[in-house]
Amino acid sequence: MRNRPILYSFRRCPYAMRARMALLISGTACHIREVKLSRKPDALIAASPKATVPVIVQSDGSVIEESLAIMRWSLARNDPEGWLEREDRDLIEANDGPFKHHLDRYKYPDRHASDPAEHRAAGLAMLQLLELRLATRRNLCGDRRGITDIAIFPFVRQFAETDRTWFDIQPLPGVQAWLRDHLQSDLFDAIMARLDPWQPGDAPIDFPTS
Ligand SMILES: N[C@@H](CCC(=O)N[C@@H](CS)C(=O)NCC(=O)O)C(=O)O
Repeated sequence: MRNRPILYSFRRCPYAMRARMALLISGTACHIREVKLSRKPDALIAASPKATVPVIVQSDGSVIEESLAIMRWSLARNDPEGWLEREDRDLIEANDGPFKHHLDRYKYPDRHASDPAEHRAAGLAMLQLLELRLATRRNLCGDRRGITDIAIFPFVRQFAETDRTWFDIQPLPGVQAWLRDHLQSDLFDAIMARLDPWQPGDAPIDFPTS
């Protein structure tokens, strides 16, 4: 299939993870190009000068260069689990704004000249808000997973993995179970295949990978 959209992605990027999960659940077949962020391909920069991942380039040349836009675009085409019915825009904005701010300053204190303890505490306070919801239901907008869960959990994963021993003893049973469920899902497993960085001339790689 030559007309598949091209997906520029990076396996460990939480924005790219959430885009890949939406593409997969919606059955949007792509050709995936794994990007090494320290050596971005010219074709990515030409398509999207801001050159963040994920980026979709459609066969007509149109470009989608924000992960949430990729999620909404693919789910608007096909949404078999009704993810768009469970969208909490405020919660996603809080994740992408303040939570990501604190996550970066907790995880990379040298890069930001930040106090990791201060930013870990601020991140924890935000997770306590998620805990209030997850104490009574399995996912953030009801029992079934939706776009809100998929948009947020890759960032909570990074927060948890920064110091897993500390995270595991926090009084967050709902968040811990929710995170574990998503990390153990077939969906997450399927989008975490390891790929070599793409180079011009490489044979196309189908996504989902078989
Ligand atoms: N708002 C963008 C953010 C994407 C983003 O920042 N991705 C990171 C990787 S996790 C990136 O590409 N950074 C560019 C770089 O490191 O040069 C989105 O939602 O797609």
